[in-house]
Amino acid sequence: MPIRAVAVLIGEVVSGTVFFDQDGPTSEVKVSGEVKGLSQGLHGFHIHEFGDNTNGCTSAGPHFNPENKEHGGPTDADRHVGDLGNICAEANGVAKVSITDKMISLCGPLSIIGRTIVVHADPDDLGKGGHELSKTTGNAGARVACGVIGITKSS
Ligand SMILES: [Cu+2]
Ligand SMILES: [Zn+2]
Repeated sequence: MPIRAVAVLIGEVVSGTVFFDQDGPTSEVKVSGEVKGLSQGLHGFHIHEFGDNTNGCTSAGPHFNPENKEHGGPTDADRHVGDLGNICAEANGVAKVSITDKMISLCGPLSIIGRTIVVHADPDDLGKGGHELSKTTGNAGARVACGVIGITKSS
């Protein structure tokens, strides 16, 4: 039974819509959509722990990390579940999102439903930047837009 979820990202300048599709409980998750209003280049893209936007994107808390790992890149074994790496905006400020991830899920203990997707001002260094924040946040800077992930109609 396929599961589908959606997040509407809202920020002061940045906005977007991101879809999540999973064919079954153990299948990889396809992440697709578009974010606009970004500066050209790479922007950190993560699932944060809480689906709480009461104080803006700050209330979403840290990266979703149920397995207590260090921050990393999406293809690393040692990564937060929420570490989806970067999205890349073109000169027009638009980033097309096209990610397939084996770790996040839309059901079970690694479910991202009810959590928050966040886009950052700066690139995520994937844990390799040597900055004091590299192993926790990838030093990706401010949270420029975010949205809570909710279940939507399966297509
Ligand atoms: Cu983040
Ligand atoms: Zn992380």
